[in-house]
Amino acid sequence: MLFGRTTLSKFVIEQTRGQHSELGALLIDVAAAVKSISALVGKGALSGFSGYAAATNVQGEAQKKIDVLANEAILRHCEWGGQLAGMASEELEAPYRIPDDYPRGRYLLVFDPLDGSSNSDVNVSVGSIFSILARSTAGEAQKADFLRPGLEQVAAGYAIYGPATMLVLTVGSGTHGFTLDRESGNFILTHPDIRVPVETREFAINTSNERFWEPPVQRYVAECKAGRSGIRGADFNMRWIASMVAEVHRILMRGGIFMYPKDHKDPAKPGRLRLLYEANPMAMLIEQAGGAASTGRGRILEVAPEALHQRVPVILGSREEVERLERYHHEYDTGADRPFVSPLFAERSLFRD
Ligand code: AFP
Repeated sequence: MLFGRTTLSKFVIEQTRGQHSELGALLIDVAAAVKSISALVGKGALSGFSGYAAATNVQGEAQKKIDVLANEAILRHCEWGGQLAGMASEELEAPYRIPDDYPRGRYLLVFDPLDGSSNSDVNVSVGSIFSILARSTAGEAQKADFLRPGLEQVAAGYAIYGPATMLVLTVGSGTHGFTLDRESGNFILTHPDIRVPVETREFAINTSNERFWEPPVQRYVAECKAGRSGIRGADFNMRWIASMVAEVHRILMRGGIFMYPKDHKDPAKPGRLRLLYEANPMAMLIEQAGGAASTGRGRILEVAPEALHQRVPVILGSREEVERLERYHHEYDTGADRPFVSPLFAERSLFRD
């Protein structure tokens, strides 16, 4: 069936008709930017943009040339439409001001233009992540307008540039996946109402950081690795792609738990991932698909942001496993996970050899 398929445009117009109709137009502009980035990423070394740019980004991390181009693609495709009061990007220290040539609207677009870009030169899937907030009035956005809990997002999504390019998004009524049909240039609804399996036996974490994790995370991962010989009584599988978009996409497709927890590797950073344009949009997508997204000690979507590029611990995926790891954090914080040793009895124990 060629013409009866639901395109992204049809879907978002139907989903946002009425109060949020401008949101539909903004999502269509984001999709246009994603198509440009897909074409660029898909060229690989033929694009002529492999390797690093001269600069480092606001995170102090080496900036890839393709990071800069992806950032430009989203700014140029989205700044002119009249839906936006401002934008914020992982690649820009301060919020992006909509040029005076263009009308302003009441939406805020916050994004990581190319997540996982350290993988781009080794041909591993990368992606773009975006979050959309709304102000009550149109006009120029101030920094405070961006510092809102993830619960206030009106839409969120990501593009994954893999063997196929997909756009996965939510406007608050479920999480839905669209696949780019390169012949027609349309995104086609291929994964309506995605659901994350409640149970899983697959975990994703960068185990090279194990010595820096907090004890509850060390406890959880040790139990997964012990498999059927340990208290979990079942073997687990492990994955680590180092592209959050690819990890989250796998979890939406087949379940799993993704962890980039708080660690003491760099005390200045409570985790690696950024709240506004990585954790919050992914948390909305996962929760809309029936999964859970936590810092280990509370819902990510309830974290009150204090800074544009703030980092946060991320534990998300199949609800049963996320809730288990939250329980381990609580037991650790309350001391319930440590064996009770009474100094009194230890000195007077009848059984001490
Ligand atoms: P880059 O965009 O710098 O490649 O970082 C990707 C990322 O933010 C996230 O997508 C990965 O899950 C995580 O970092 C990988 O971090 P490690 O390289 O420390 O495993």
